[in-house]
Amino acid sequence: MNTADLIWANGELVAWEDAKVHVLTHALHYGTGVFEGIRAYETEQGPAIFRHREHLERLEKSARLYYMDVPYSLDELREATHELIARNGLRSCYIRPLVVRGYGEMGLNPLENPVEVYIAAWEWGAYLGEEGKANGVRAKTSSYRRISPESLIPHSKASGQYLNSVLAKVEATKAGYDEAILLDHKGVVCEGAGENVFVIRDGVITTPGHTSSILDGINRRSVIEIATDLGYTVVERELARAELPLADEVFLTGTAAELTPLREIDDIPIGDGVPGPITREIQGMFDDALHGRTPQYADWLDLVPVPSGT
Ligand code: PPE
Repeated sequence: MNTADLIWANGELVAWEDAKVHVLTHALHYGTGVFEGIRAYETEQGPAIFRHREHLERLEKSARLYYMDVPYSLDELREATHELIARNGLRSCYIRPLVVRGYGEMGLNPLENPVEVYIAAWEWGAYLGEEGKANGVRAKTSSYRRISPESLIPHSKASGQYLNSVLAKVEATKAGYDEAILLDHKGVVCEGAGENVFVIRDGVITTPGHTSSILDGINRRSVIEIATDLGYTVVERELARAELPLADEVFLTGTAAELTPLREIDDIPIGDGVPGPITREIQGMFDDALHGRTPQYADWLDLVPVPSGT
């Protein structure tokens, strides 16, 4: 992976290679951490973080659902991230805030363990490949079901919960696909291993709603707003598995993946097997929003103040 010079660790900037934790860190054993994935893009006014506040708010919510109080305010985390990007001299990057139960007691009750906060940032290219973003990716319906609220908390972006995504991703890639699509315990479509999913049929855009076991993606929300502004009808409802292969177009959204078209599901081409016109239109508008080229969505960007003299 690409590295950077510095990492923010519990209030201090430390060298990348010195950002270490104890082997008895609670989260290493039991997955008791929550995280975010955020991107900053190069704009004419410098690096700008896409929907920074929404990501930090979700981080706090994810933590709250696992009984953790983040020991820094949202503004403190925001400024820490600004400093981290500026001091690393990054023009565009992926940002990974991580809140974990640290070293203290062993055993399943983490409530006495310290809550530690780390923020890393590095350059990260297209998650499903540049070629995938341009021409679409191939997905496999996972044999693993998406975690359900009966056992975990789909709406929390919690570290341990990602074992579900890891299994689905490994299964799909070993079978030669780019990504996995997970159904829930009832057999309805939830999302990709690390992306939300949208289906287009007869000009109507459909995506699973909040009561499906999805992560409430920030790019999902952004794309719903963009599509609605473009005049499309966006419906949030349960999606049957067969609606993916029968769709005219399907695309995935996520911070890492941005907007990536799906061109095949379970070896069945979607539509003409190439990204469709509505996907292309929304992808173009979304890309403009990410890079600060759309005044209409300018307030989605949090500009990183560049220290004077640099
Ligand atoms: N669902 C899941 C399970 C998920 O992990 C993500 C983000 C999304 C939906 C989309 O959420 P949002 O980024 O807010 O639009 N996945 C993150 C982690 C990827 C990784 O491999 O790590 C990401 O895209 O940053």
